[in-house]
Amino acid sequence: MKDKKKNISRRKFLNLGAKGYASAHLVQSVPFSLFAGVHPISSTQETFHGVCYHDCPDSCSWSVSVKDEKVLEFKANELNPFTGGKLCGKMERFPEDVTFHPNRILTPLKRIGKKGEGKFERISWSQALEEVSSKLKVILKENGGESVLPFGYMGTQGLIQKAAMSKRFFKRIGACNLAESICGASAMSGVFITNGQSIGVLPEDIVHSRYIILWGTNTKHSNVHLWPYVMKARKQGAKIIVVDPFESATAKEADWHVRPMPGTDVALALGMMHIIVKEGLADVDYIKDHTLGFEELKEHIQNYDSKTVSRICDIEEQELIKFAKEYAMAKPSLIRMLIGMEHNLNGGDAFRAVSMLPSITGAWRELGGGLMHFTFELGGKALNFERLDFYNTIPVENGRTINMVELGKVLNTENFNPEIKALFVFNSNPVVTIPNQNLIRKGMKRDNLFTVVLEHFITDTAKYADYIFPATSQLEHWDVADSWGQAYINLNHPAIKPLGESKPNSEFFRLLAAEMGFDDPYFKETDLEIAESLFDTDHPYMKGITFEYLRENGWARYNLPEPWLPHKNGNFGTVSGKCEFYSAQLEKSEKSPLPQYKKPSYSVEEERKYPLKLLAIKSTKGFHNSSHANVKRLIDAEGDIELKISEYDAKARNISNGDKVKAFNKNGIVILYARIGKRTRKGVVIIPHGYWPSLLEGGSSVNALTNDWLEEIGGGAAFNDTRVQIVKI
Ligand SMILES: Nc1nc2c(c(=O)[nH]1)N[C@H]1C(S)=C(S)[C@@H](COP(=O)(O)OP(=O)(O)OC[C@H]3O[C@@H](n4cnc5c(=O)[nH]c(N)nc54)[C@H](O)[C@@H]3O)O[C@H]1N2
Ligand SMILES: Nc1nc2c(c(=O)[nH]1)N[C@H]1C(S)=C(S)[C@@H](COP(=O)(O)OP(=O)(O)OC[C@H]3O[C@@H](n4cnc5c(=O)[nH]c(N)nc54)[C@H](O)[C@@H]3O)O[C@H]1N2
Ligand code: SF4
Ligand SMILES: [Mo]
Repeated sequence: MKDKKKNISRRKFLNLGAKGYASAHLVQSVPFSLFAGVHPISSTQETFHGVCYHDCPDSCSWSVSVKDEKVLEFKANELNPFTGGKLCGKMERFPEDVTFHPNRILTPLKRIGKKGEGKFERISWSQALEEVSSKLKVILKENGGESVLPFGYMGTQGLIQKAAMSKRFFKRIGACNLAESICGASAMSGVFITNGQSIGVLPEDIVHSRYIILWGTNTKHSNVHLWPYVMKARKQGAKIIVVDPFESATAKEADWHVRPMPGTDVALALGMMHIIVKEGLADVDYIKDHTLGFEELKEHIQNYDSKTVSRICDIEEQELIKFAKEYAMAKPSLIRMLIGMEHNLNGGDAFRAVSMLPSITGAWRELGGGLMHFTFELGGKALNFERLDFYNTIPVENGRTINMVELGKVLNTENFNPEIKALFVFNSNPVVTIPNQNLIRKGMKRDNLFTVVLEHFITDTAKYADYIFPATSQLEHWDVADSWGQAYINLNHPAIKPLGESKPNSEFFRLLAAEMGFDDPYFKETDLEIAESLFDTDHPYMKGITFEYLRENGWARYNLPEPWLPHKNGNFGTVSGKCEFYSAQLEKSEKSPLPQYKKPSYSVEEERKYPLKLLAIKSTKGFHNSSHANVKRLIDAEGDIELKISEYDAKARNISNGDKVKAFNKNGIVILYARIGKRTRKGVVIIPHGYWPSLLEGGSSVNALTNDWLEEIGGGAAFNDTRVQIVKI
């Protein structure tokens, strides 16, 4: 049995980021010389099974019927009980919106205009590879591997196309490591410090719950296939509470919407503990048997009495008391979190503190009680991750690690030693998705930076490339996808041949390795071989689930013990085996051993000039981060880009509904239209993330405003600790 997780120390796990899994699947990718001979070209109608590639907790199974390389039907695989209903709105027309979109890049391109201008000419694969490898050889010789930055993220979360081959390639040349901390790193670190693991209650078991707190997660948009289970629980008597400063689509449907100020959840959770303990509602036996550091915590929460917390969170004291008592008394009670509240300086501590609540109340004792978070550890244990990227067997020293959140700084810091000379971007659109957009654009304009982008479209990032290579879409390549939000594994079978001259990411790195003269055997593996090898495991979760089974059926649920009660009897993944209220590990690294609320420190001048707090969230329905934000039908459905602002703040600025306004701070300017209403609180404005800057008036999107500050426990992006001013224009 190959249990990769067992080989990862907890410390290392915490350093990994990207919801762990991209990493827990500790990316050993495999090279392949591809689908040649693998893709069946048939003139009879055939149906292939596949899986959505998006960085989404749902990982929907789909089926594609094709004939003569034409897609006749594309739909959810109805047999999968979790995702079978339908695909979400943004994906239901995926073949037209992405694979066959007229703007898709189908040949390699070489820049002929200025960086950022978007002018390219066609070039052959062989010439482009030759030119890229020659340049890379010079850079490696003159500046060393650490001058090369691979910037690949979760544009596809399929294990093979995400990083199987690229990891091998960049390890081989000793390039920088990328800390993939833009999403989930702070959330995961917080939960891990408390519970030693992220996996808790399984999604289907939410139906057993009678008190469901959707804490900083917009289930109706971001986790759509969980929503029917939430509704079923409600039918069976569950009360649904949403904790979110914004009135999200999910909050609109809640029985109770608790609206703390952004970034104050850690205080809210500690305040709840204070009330629960004071009122004698804590489960003393559970605390005694399965937790560590309760005495220290008990003293600490004296600082979080209901008056203080009510002031920090700006919610009524009586509301706070009612919430804490109801939560403690309801059985079974469940807290669902994903990512939402991690994007601020208190994010890691918020996840730590909220994760403690089920141990304070003993909620873990019952089915449907506890905490529901990521599920990536299931795949991390079940699949043979050793085989994915050969990472640990490539005998080259790792380069330095660069936090992806700091891309702007990294590209612009003088005397950054060695300076980044080559940037490879794939599965990501950092100009849109990483904070401090203008600094990133400035860095990407540098004449002495060599940039290669693998993409489907000429995105706002690809515009800065020296070379763009055309990537295949999920209909055209093999992949295997586990999930961070449910308990299924899927195989993605290619349904059509790659369009034009497009090639999978893995093939690009295989070919570049060959061009560089690398003849290591791990660059010779095909995608199909990599896919098959992931199933070379005898882990009990995989009983009966083979590559052949998935080729026939597409999906399978891991064979998990039932009932799934991970912490009924403790069994936490921490070193102590207990839920750790007090973290000796953090104390050692000179961080607070108990979670605490810290007020972000802005200068007096900054507070005066930029009085409003910005929430830069993914509130659009049709975009997936920046993906699909170039698709006309989805842009039209979203309408104009809107600033959500309270009546109070609009009136103070003489702003009326629909007015064109400018949001600005020291980082940049965004132009958009005001929508006044009750969906946001006084003092907080909301600008949606995802829009391509080049498609907006003014040429900037919300990350032109956001700060690139790092949350301190997991190194995630504190996007929402950003202040702005708004004026009518
Ligand atoms: N439609 C759609 N679905 C998606 C995505 C997408 O772009 N579009 N992206 C996918 C990805 S990459 C991810 S990571 C997941 C994320 O899924 P979720 O974790 O659900 O994350 P978000 O939508 O970022 O945020 C959820 C809510 O958190 C709230 N929030 C923000 N700050 C705070 C805070 O300080 N405290 C509290 N309590 N709430 C806060 C926001 O107002 C928002 O309504 O969604 C995935 N699904
Ligand atoms: N302000 C603000 N910023 C945010 C967030 C927020 O809530 N607010 N959310 C953050 C979060 S949670 C996340 S996860 C990040 C996501 O940030 P990114 O990882 O940059 O995600 P996308 O914007 O979806 O860009 C993915 C790109 O990968 C490309 N792609 C898809 N499949 C393939 C493939 O097979 N090969 C190649 N080569 N390319 C492919 C797509 O065309 C797309 O351009 O954004 C973060 N940024
Ligand atoms: S984006 Fe998420 S919900 Fe939509 S089809 Fe893909 S996996 Fe399913
Ligand atoms: Mo994300």
